[in-house]
Amino acid sequence: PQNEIRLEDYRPTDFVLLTVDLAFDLDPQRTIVTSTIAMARREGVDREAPLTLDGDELEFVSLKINGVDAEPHAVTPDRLEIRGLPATGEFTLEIVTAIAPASNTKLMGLYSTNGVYCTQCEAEGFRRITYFLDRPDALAVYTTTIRADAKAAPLLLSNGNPVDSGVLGDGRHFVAWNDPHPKPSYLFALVAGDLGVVEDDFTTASGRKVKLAIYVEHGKEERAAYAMDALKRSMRWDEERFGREYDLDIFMIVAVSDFNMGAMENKGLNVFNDKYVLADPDTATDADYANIEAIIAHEYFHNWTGNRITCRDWFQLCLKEGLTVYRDHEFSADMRSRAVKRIAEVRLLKAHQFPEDNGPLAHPVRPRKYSEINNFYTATVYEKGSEVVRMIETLLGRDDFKKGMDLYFERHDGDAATIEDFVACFAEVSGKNLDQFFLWYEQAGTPEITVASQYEPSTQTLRLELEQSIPPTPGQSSKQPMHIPLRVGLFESNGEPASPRAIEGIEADGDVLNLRERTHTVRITGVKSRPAISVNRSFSAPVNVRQQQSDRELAQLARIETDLFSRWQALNDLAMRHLVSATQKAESGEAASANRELTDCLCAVLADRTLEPAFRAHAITLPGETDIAREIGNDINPDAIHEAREALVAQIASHGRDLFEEIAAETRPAGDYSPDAASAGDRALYLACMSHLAVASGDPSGPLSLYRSADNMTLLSGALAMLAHRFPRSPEAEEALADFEARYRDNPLVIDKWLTVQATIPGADALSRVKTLMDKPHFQLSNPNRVRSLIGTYASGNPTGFNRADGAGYDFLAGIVIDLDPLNPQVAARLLTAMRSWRSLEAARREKALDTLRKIARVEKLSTDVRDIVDRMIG
Ligand code: HT7
Ligand code: ZN
Repeated sequence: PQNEIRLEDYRPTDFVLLTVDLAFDLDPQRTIVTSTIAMARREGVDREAPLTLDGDELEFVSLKINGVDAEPHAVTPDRLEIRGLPATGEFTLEIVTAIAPASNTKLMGLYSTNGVYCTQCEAEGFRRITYFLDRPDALAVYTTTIRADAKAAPLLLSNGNPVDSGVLGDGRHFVAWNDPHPKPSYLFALVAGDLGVVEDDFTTASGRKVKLAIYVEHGKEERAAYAMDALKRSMRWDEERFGREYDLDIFMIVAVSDFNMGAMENKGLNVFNDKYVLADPDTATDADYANIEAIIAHEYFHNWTGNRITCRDWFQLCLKEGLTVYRDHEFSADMRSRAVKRIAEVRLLKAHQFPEDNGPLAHPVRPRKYSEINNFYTATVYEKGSEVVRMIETLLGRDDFKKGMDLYFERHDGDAATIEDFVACFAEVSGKNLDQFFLWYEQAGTPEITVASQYEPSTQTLRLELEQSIPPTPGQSSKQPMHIPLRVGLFESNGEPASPRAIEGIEADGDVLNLRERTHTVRITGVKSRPAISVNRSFSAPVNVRQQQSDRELAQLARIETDLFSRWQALNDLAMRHLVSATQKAESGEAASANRELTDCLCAVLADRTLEPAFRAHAITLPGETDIAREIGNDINPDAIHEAREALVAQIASHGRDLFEEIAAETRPAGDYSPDAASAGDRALYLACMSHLAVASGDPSGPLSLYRSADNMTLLSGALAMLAHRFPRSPEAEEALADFEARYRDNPLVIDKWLTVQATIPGADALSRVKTLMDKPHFQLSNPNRVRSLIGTYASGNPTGFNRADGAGYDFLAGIVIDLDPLNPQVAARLLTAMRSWRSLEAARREKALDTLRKIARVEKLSTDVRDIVDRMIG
């Protein structure tokens, strides 16, 4: 592939940065950027070596060296080469460029959105502002002066602390900012415009008062209250759990409506997709509140894991992302229910990361090569990266893990570090050898562990045969055995946890078995009766487990496991097994048979008032259609899966009807809305019951009256989804959809929910519905939130609608990707990854998908983003 960057080619820069002074004369059509960089040749570097700076679509205006006009040796929009620089000592460069924020549709670099100037520099956006050493190991102290029209942009923000401001001629004004913490260019930020603000403060553990400010569009200030609360809780939590204090006088968050991803952790000035800041009961669901809390925390936590300690190069992306996801997961677990949080995390990991790891886009948590770094902000780097950190904690125990983190913060503060640096801290504090464990960063693919067991009553001995295998992935045909920490629990026939006398044949640490070989024969003595075996408790390792278990054994675990996560896992496995066999039946035209074991088991959990409602809501939600497809693995027929799942849902709904009525009555929301986890859990359970009741009755009037009486967005959108998905085209569904559109037409974030609900109505009709919605004024191809809500959810959240047998869904997506690519390649490439599991489809759909991918590949002028994805997908 073109321009492949390889980890082994990493070299430090020839020149080191000292300070960077930026001056922006803001104008939507022609902003002038003056960058004054103090730098020096690195010791030992060739005295003649030229300086090559990165650029991207830049207009070069002028260059000075030590204040004197100079000519570059070579200059293009993408590159500036300077020769003849001083052999020793410090020198300054002054580089002037011109850029056009108003026509920057890629939303990388400096762009304007709704009249607000804003930047996005990670990963390689700074080079769209000025020529620079735009790489994460080039750290410098920045001073930024922003000059702009005082009316259009009363607010001028950048990183660090404000140091100067004043009035200029022509109605313009300026503000200067200084960020004392050396940082790489990807953490630079500028925001300018006319925004409302919510202010607060936070006193750090050492008694420093920090000003907090969240900027939103005027009139939306009240909707930032929850984000502010989440920010203060995040700041306190990081002090208490990791001993990390905030380090500037001010911390700012800006919410913008055009943003390529969720949010960005720029030093002292986080920029957010407004979807992850704005919330009130009338416009945000419980899931929105939980996401806001998690993302506010995630970006704030980056201040230490990412900013104070950054990455040496982009191959080390998981150093900041995997670790920060781990930290935000822990935060949410402490704020909410740990078990429910873990279930939600694992559901997400299996839905997004497992398919990635099992398809043409599979890559190690730390990749060794890339041709477009934007395509490596993946579930593997983020979510699997977090699981790898969690495994380190499992291996070391909480105390040594904390010591390792302390050492990491102390030793690498101010560094651009590597994964090796990180892992070395844990090896050092614990005395454990983590060499084999390091393979988790290097080998792609989800390990599979097969478990066979044999119990000998005469000797009260359980024999476990454990075997690990890791499937081949692109560029890695054979794999070495990994160090896998596998939590295993045994439950005797009386339901009590077993207390074994000895465990032989493997290194065991409490309930953690350390798998290191391809196979282990484990002898566990002192087990008084044939036990139920619970493997991978709490999801101690991101692996697939294959274990021969009867329905009875799974049902037993679902009743007696003391680890709540594993209770859910047992139920889920039991349901999955029936869903897979029902799919096989659907494929051969047979009706799915009723399954009492499963329905009784689900009803028992539903009826168990000692279990928290959020857990019960998860427990009675069957695996989704894409989960079932993943389990089946190949020759997928999405229509058969849909039919099978619907049949099982109907069985459960009719079998448990009275119980659903009872629990719905118990959990029916009353009183004022509160976003706390317990209230959200009640609502989740209530909605799950109402949905089953709608199925059991086949009558849309229940969801319609729920829709009409709902006084918050969680219930309203839940009822809307029930109507649209269960009773499409019914007058009741049409009434609710029309009402929702009329009520929220002026609120794009809520209209996104309306788009998503319709894009995910199952069945072949979905395509024409999506096309019609694209013509509505609400939809704009230039806005990533709209594109994701309509096209993204259609392609990745509607298996029957998208995977139409005639291939029209694939061709439609290809058309959008090709149209969007010149405007916003990052979003276009991400949309296309919806097809990453195309090889698992049945033959006819597989062929259609391949035809579509080839059609995209034949387009001559593709961005590097889309080219990279399509090439890897075709393989
Ligand atoms: N570190 C950030 C990742 C990011 C990004 C955000 C917005 C637009 C483009 C981006 N490229 C990379 C977000 C995070 O993980 O915290
Ligand atoms: Zn992050």
